[in-house]
Amino acid sequence: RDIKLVEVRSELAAGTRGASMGIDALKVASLDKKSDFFSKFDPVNVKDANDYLWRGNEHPFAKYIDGVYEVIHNVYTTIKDLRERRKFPIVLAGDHSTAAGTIMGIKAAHTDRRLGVIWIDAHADLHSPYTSPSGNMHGMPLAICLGIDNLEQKQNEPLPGTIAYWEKLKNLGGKNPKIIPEDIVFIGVRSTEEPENYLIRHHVINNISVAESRALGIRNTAEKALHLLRDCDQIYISFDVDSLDTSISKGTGTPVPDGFTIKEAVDLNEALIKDKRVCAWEIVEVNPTLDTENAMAENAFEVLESTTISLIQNF
Ligand code: DIR
Ligand code: MN
Ligand code: MN
Ligand code: MN
Repeated sequence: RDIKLVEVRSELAAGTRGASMGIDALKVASLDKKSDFFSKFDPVNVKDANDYLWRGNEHPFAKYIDGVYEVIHNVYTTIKDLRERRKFPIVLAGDHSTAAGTIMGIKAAHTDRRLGVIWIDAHADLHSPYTSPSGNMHGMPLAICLGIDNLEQKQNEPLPGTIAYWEKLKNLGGKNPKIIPEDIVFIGVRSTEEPENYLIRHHVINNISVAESRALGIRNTAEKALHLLRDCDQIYISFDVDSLDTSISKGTGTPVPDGFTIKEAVDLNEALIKDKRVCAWEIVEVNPTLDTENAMAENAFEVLESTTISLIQNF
């Protein structure tokens, strides 16, 4: 495959500052590990909108949605272009909101292809401005692409200006929705709020828990996830590093206990990416300001490097 590394220094949609430095922390990790990984690729840089942080937030239930919209738009056009040129994007991003742009780009390049999503994360990222407990938009990318407001579970009263941006966001990148709930497979999701639980129940969204993965074994977990997406023509894998256990994920904004080990994450991603329908892979939410000795980035780099090697070896 013709891999293209995509760098997105997204920051606005996380609740803690520092995720935009995650990519550079991965590069430091690769140098410290004496890996030549980054010398092999000529990355594309997607323009961020991190200067919005100094203007202040005007959207309490969807913080910096004006800036987040810009970044998602930039990711969408970049990924669409790469997919049209048959490139395999490996996306390194800060906060997870930009996954919405990745999905939009993949879909827009091949509107006729059914797109499945494997979402490896402690969180379901299914909130809308109407339900978000935090207003942090890294908890919303899947709702954007599903076109789901979840008004049945409404908790918040977003401002008219916020709603206008939210509507624009759902309609970005062509027809809404980009994906349907049955074409999502969660792996390791274990920290959700009631509005998200409602959607997971109502739409019967698959979640392979950490415990189930261990019971099945990682190989079978990968097989199960891919089998659940058997009707999809193309698959996108999004790896949020908070899917990992807190013992190795202090350096991410929202660590959650009882997650995967590094070996499990490596084996899982290596196995998943061998499916020929996989057309993009993404790693997000490394925040080097939150831990010491660059530990999170070193662990995340292991997953990035081994997954990329597995992809290259397969073709
Ligand atoms: C929580 C945390 N569900 C929220 N979400 C995170 O604020 O929406 N997503 N951390 O990645
Ligand atoms: Mn996430
Ligand atoms: Mn998460
Ligand atoms: Mn969430």
